[in-house]
Formats: sequence, structure tokens, C-alpha cells
Amino acid sequence: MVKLFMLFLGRNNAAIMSTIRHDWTLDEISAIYNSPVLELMYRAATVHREYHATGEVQVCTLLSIKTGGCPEDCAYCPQAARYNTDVQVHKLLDTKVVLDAAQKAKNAGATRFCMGAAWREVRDNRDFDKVLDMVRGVSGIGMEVCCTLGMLNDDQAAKLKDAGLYAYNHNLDTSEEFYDDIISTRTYNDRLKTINSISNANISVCSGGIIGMGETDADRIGMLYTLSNLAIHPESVPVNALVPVEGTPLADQPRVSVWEMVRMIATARILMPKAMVRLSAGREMMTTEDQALCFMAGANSIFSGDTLLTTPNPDFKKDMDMFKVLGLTPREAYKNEGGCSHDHKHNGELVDQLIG
Ligand code: SAM
Ligand code: DTB
Ligand code: SF4
Repeated sequence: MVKLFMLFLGRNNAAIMSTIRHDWTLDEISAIYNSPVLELMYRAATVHREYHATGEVQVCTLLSIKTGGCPEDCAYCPQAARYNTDVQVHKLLDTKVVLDAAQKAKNAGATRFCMGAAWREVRDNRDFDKVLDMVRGVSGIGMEVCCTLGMLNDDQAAKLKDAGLYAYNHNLDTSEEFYDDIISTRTYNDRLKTINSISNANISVCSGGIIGMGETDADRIGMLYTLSNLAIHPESVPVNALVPVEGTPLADQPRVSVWEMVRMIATARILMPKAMVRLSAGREMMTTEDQALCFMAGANSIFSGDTLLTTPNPDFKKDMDMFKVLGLTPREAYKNEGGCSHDHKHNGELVDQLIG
């Protein structure tokens, strides 16, 4: 009898589960985004519970493997060579340094390791071969490995996939309309082409944006419109609050309020129910209470560790203390594949080979 009831409940739940849509209109998104904030959070929290284990938050760690000296003009970025910032420029790190950092992050509880390079685009050179080694190594220790290296083509994406890349981060950053106010050295269409190459190679797409750059609500809605109408929704959607950095054109932008982050996160959660919605840059300035609102609104991923790429971020200890207070638990690696498929013994040998 109980079994029968469960079966009925299961079927019933399946029937009311919100469907995954790729045909959202701007008006629909605007109505969601502008709804009373507590209603918005309630709706997002409901969708969140349909698709994800609540209380589970993915812990990712970033490492800047090549810092500064970038030829691009992204107005928010401290790594653009043309702005006078305090960033400590360095060339591509040694593979051993990167693998040690990944192991340290894993020991601290991170399950995804994201390597960022201040490149405009990937080039077919020795540095790219080195990055492929890093990807093999990090994947070898059983972490979900992600890269953000700028634009790439189909062939480079296939090589990264072969090396074991799990996800590639390439943000839209903002709406198509506002984009030219922020970046002039490559186009919105270039971004979409890179996202397409990632998808074609069967690599998970990580794509989101930044709020607090002077954009309007319509621009935020426009960015979510583009992301949520992609043929395949991004596997993860980072929502960054601008970290204003001295020397960049956006250094004097006012900080975004927590309610703006909540609106973005909740709307992303409702539009893209299966995505990991990442509460990304900007946590350093947020209280535990602020972040709790973001988790209530459907965020289920964070970057942890004392630095993002170049700017400060809460360290692992601080985040684990927050998890304890909020009753959150870290999500395991490769959960969508039903657990880690790696042969750790074999991969241990691989890592030894890579770091000599
Ligand atoms: N160079 C590559 C690229 O642009 O694709 C990869 C690294 S880039 C730093 C990765 C992302 O970090 C950017 O697309 C942007 O969304 C985010 N980002 C950079 N500076 C930021 C800042 N000051 N505040 C918030 N997010 C930032
Ligand atoms: C993303 O959306 N945010 C991260 C990651 N993807 C690469 C980067 C945030 C960078 C914040 C500024 C910095 O630390 O340099
Ligand atoms: Fe270069 Fe990326 Fe920074 Fe733009 S965001 S300046 S491409 S490192």
C-alpha cells in the first residue's frame, strides 16, 4: 500500500515538474525578474527542489595559471595590459605547481578546479600543450576540471575534451546591446561561436555574466534571455558581482545590492532549472546572511579559496564555517555521471609522470 502511494506521489510529482524550456520570451523573463522578491525566491526555491538535492552546494576552486598582460580591453578586468593595476603578472605556471594547487584544493573539499589564463584566445603552441597536460593531471586526481582560456576553435576544444576537460567557462558577461560598452576587442558573436565549439566537443558549457557594470535591468534580462534560449542550457551559470579594481575603467562603480544578486540568481534558476547556478565573484563583501538569501534563491555552487583569479575571496575555512551554520553540504564530484569514473591508481601514476 505504502509502495503504491509512493508510486502515485512519484508520478504526480513528475507531472507537476516544471518543464525545461528554450523558448522564453523577453516579456516572460522580465515578468519573472521583476516579480516581488519574496515570491520570486519562493518560485525559484520550488524549482530548485524539483531538480537538485537542496542543501548541497558545489565547491569549486580557481587558479590563475597565466596572469595579466592580456591584449583585450574588458572594462572590468584587472588583467588587461592597457590598465594600470596592481596585478602580479606571470607567465604560464609549471604543471607541478598547478597540480599541487589542485591537490590542495581537493584536500580542502573542492571538487571542481578551474584554471584561468589571461589570453584573448587559445593558440596551438607549447603553452597549450602544457595546459593539456595540466588538464590530464587534474582530471587524474578525480576532480572535475574546468578551463577558461579565452576564445577557442573546434579542434582545440576536441583536444581539451580528449585530455579530460569536464567544463569550459566562457561568459557572455552581459547583454548583446550593452556588450560594446564593455569590450571592443572581440564581438558577442565571437563569444557565441566559442560556446558552440565547446558544446560540439561535448564539454559542459559554463557561461554567465557580471552585474554592477552600469547595465540596466533590461541588459540583465537580455543576457538571461540569450543563455536560456541556447539549444542546450549551460551546465553552469556563474553570476558574478563586479569586483571593482583600481586602475580599471569600472573602478568606481557602486557595489550591487544583495537583492540584485538574488533577482539574477532566482531568475536564472527558474529559466534553467538543471543548471548549477554559481554565486561567483563578490562573496568577499557579502555576509553569511546575504549568501543564505542567494542559496534560498537557487544558487548551488561557489568558488572557494582565498583568491578568485587575482582578487580576494573567502577561504575554505570561512566557507566550511558558513556551511555548518546554514546546514549545507559539499556536492560530490561527477554527480551528474553517477560518481567519479576515474581509475585513481592509474591516474596517480599519470600524475607522477606529469610532474616528473
Ligand atoms: N581571458 C579569458 C576570458 O576572458 O574568457 C578567461 C579569464 S576571464 C578573467 C573570466 C571571466 O572572469 C570574465 O569573463 C568575467 O566574467 C570574469 N571577471 C573578470 N574580472 C572580473 C571582475 N573584476 N569582477 C567580476 N568578474 C570578473
Ligand atoms: C567566472 O564567471 N568568474 C570567475 C571565473 N568565472 C573564471 C572569475 C572571477 C574573477 C574576478 C576578478 C579576479 O579575481 O581577477
Ligand atoms: Fe583578458 Fe579575459 Fe581579462 Fe578580458 S577578461 S582582459 S580576455 S583576461
